Amino acid sequence: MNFKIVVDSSADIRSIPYSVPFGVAPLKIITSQMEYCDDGKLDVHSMLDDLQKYKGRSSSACPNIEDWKKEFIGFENIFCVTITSGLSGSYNSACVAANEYMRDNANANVFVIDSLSTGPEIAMIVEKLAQLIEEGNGFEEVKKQILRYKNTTHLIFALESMHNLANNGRINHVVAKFAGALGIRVIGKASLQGTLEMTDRSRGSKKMISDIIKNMSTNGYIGGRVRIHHCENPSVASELKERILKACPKANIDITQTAALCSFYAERGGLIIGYTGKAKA
Ligand code: X90
Repeated sequence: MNFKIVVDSSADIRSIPYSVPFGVAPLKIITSQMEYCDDGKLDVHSMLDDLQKYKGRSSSACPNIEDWKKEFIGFENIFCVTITSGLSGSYNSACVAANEYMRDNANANVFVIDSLSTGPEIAMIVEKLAQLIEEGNGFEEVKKQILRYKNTTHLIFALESMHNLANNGRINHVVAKFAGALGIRVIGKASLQGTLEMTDRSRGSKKMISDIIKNMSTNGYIGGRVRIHHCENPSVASELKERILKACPKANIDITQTAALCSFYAERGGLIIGYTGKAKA
């Protein structure tokens, strides 16, 4: 059976270390002067520089139906994972594309998963999908097992600025103000509805790292997979990795840079962490 895994660019990954074909539908960042397509060729560092200088409105756009369909063509068994439907139209657009593709290709199966999350949690779902497919499981079995796995993955974030989230109506301005103050980071998690839920505020990176680890253990982390995605903050990302390894020496931890979409919303300094813990439901 010919399988493919397709995500949108909020997953922050362009390739996977598995034999399963993998594709990415790009989101876009839009200003009155530029359109930045999150296609892996974009220089994210200069986009962030441009945005820092730019004083006008900026927003984002999810992949359209054709962007998704382009990634489906030629494949029969497709698993598609999108950024949370609580904050983006990406899931809806992927569902329409999936239905049209199945209508036009009688043998095709497309299963669209609403991650209710972003970045590293999507990347973890993708890794698991790739493993299940490589093990030789059939479409229905992969579907059953990935939903079970997804029930145990979690997302936590620590942000220094929430300006772009607030300006685009993804959180309210009162909450965003807390993250604006010097040295203060807002810590929160993906809620069960796939929206941002604030949990703590911390001053300084030491306190932030302790708060993240405390939150992870409250949610049942006992030393499995952790994926840390950061927006131009490699030093704090590796400090966090070391701290987790000290507590759980067998933890499987990877660090990746955020691509354009997550960089735009997490902003410079932001960290987004995916991990496995207790069952959500
Ligand atoms: O469709 C679109 O234009 C995309 C909109 C995306 C909006 C929010 C992205 C947030 C990315 C921020 C920290 C993690 C929050 C996760 C909550 C589920 C990064």
